[in-house]
Amino acid sequence: DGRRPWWRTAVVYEVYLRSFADSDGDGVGDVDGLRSRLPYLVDLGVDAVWVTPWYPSPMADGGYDVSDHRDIDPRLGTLADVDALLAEAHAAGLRLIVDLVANHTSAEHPWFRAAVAGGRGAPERARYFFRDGRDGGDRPPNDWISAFGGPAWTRVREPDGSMGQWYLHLFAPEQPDLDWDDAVVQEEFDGTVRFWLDRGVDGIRVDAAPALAKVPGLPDAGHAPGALFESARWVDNPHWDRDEVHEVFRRWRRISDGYDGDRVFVSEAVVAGPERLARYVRPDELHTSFNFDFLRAAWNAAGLRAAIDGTLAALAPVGAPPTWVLSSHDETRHVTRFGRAASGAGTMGFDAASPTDLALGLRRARAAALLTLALPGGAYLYQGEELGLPEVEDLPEDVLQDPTWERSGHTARGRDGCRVPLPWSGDRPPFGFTADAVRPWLPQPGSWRELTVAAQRDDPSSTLSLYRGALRLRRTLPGLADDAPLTWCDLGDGVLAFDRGSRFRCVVNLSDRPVSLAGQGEPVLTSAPVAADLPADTAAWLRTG
Ligand code: TEU
Repeated sequence: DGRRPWWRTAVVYEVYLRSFADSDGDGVGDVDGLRSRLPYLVDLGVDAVWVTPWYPSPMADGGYDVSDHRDIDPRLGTLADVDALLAEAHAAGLRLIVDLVANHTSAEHPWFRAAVAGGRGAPERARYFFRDGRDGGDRPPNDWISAFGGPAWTRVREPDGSMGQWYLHLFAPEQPDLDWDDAVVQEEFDGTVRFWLDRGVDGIRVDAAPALAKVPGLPDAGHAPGALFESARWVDNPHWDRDEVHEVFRRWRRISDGYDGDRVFVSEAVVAGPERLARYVRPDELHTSFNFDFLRAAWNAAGLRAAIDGTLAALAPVGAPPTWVLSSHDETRHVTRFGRAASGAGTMGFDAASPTDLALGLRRARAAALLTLALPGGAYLYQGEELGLPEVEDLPEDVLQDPTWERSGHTARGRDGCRVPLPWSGDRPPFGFTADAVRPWLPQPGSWRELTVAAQRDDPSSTLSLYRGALRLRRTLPGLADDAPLTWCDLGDGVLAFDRGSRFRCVVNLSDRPVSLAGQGEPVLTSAPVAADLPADTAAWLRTG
């Protein structure tokens, strides 16, 4: 179907820029590093790249604290570098998606600086949530907690030196929330959306989409003082996933519809289930969304099947394509998650330590890759999953940078363990990520010598070869290439098996016994060696016609 927009079936590769590739030897990945590695992404076979925020930022939250939405942080490159990146990516057939952080700015953003410096009544305070405290001002205006732990309010010192008003931050104190009822805020982001679309990007990821509208009056949410994020039933909060957020998306959609070339908005929305998610991708709103239900499902056939069916059923009526995600820069890497005795979801690094079998986790991760890439619609890969990288769980405490670590009172290690710079080549750190003798911003484990791109490239049994093979077949195999609908087959408990059209079948064995493949078709790709039976924790793609 020549008129199917590219994003309906795209495999999008998430680049966490400061950990991808460093071109200038400062130990931090950058735009030119990414540009130099575009051939790797073309060879891997992905359709698009989503780059995490590259804007000027004090880096209190890895760049999700933006002080200028229309420029590039000098440590990461320049706008000219981005233009060159875009041109080369497009010439190579890759699309590019940028990240829009609209829920908050950096505390160093000129608006917020003016809001603080101007004192009570400064017009810039109306663009944020400045409020007087309770009990004569000493207690925060309400009981909300931040996603990283601790209160969601911080008090400012007024120009006369007195302690004054409080401002709201659902994330770190360095990330004051914007008030989306404010017309200046709305117009500023209209301009920012246009700025990046004019520059030629193919899409925009909407960070923290459900956060954009706050409940009028900012009432208490029932959070215990000092409560941790995990206990806060985040998706049920009165300040999350409100009807009013959708007005913002409709506004942006009207803008993007005025551009040619199938631009896409991708929503990052952790909400209470697929029906709520479907509201973000209605025809006049955002185009697609990350699928956190799938990401949060444990290694369990019934749970994964429920996430898949729930997603398909909820999205079909609105006409949006499903997407499938296993990892991101916010989640414990899935090799580690799937290797845990209590194999469940990990979020924001709050997972309790539990015994981990990384060999088992890798085996399951490889099977999960074939599952993910055989499902209808699109998929998101997180850099390094194609190498089978595990979470780095033993980073020394003094290198941890994620605000979660401090804000949780050192009870959660945070998300640095999934953000360790990629190993490209060589037999010791920095593994080609940066110049030899330069220390990457987070240390890489020596054991990654076996997981480098160079070590895996020519090994047909490597995880990199598995991903490359799957992505090639996805473009050519009938059923996958034409995005045929999914039909389940019953191969017994603990087995996920489905057809795509009449010529392709995917079988994933999540049980603890082998499953016979007799009469199922001809295996074209398997996540581990397979004979007549499909072993436990293994997946196979089969040609059936
Ligand atoms: O994440 C925000 C977000 O919505 C989720 O983290 C959500 O709060 C949580 O998973 C609920 O279970 C984005 C970025 O991906 C993250 O890196 C930033 O720290 C955050 O926004 C703030 O900008």
